[in-house]
Amino acid sequence: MTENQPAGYEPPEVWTWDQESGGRFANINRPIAGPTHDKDLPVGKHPLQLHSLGTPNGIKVTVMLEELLAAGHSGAEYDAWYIGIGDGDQFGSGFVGINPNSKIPALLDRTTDPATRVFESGSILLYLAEKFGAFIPSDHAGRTECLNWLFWQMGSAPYLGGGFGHFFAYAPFKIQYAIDRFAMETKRQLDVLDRHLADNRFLAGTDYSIADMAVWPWYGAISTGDSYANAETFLEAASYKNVVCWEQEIAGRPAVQRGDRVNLNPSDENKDNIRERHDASDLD
Ligand SMILES: N[C@@H](CCC(=O)N[C@@H](CS)C(=O)NCC(=O)O)C(=O)O
Repeated sequence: MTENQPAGYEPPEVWTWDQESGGRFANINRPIAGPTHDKDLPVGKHPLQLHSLGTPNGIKVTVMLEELLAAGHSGAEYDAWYIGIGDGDQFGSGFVGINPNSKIPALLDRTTDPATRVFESGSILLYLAEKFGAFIPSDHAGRTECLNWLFWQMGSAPYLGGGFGHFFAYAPFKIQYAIDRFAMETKRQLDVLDRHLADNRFLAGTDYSIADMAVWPWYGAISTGDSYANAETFLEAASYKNVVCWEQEIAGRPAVQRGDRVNLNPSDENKDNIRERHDASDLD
């Protein structure tokens, strides 16, 4: 196996940022935090201001907001502003003010005084579930199981996205060691889900919850092949039959279909995508 590894690199004693790492996203990767430029965030008319992009982490939140609206929670009306991470919008001073980690999604709730900033997609889902008393079980045991899977997703998806996806799809050359390591872990995670979903309709049990909203955009998309070209074949995703059934049931929800189109540029494949959402009618 070692013959498939790039040869000749010896780490120096102290790492320095003196060369492009290559691969997709090389232009936005930096070893330092903080803003790179001054830019205030726009403010719309709704109580909730979302600054995001329609990636798996962003979709979690727009799906939750659309689910809340579909369930009759009119206080969940929101403006969704587009953050172009490839253009470095996440490093603007206004965005860093609501998320010092410079990653989408980030939410500002203007119904509180002072306004509440919420960052990390799992924290945003939990905040909204608690604010509206929805999509989280109210009993302690059920709530705990829901949070088990929510936190499972937050800890696991970096191995899928930052590990498997990065080295399978984005790295400038294929490294067998890295692809083997993260393909193995991703398949193990799919098996964890598959076994659990054999006995449970949804992750927290009988009811659809924020745990499903967090896991679906990552592990559902792997099973449909929407994440990384040919990954579904490489990982034999169709063999995780309970994951496939669960993915399809969630994909059929109208609110999921609406949330899945937000903060994305319209494309040839998805003409119905909307770059920003400022009114329910934008999605109709
Ligand atoms: N743990 C974070 C991860 C967020 C994240 O990685 N966001 C990516 C897009 S999916 C991002 O903003 N990347 C821009 C960057 O790394 O500069 C969450 O769940 O909110």
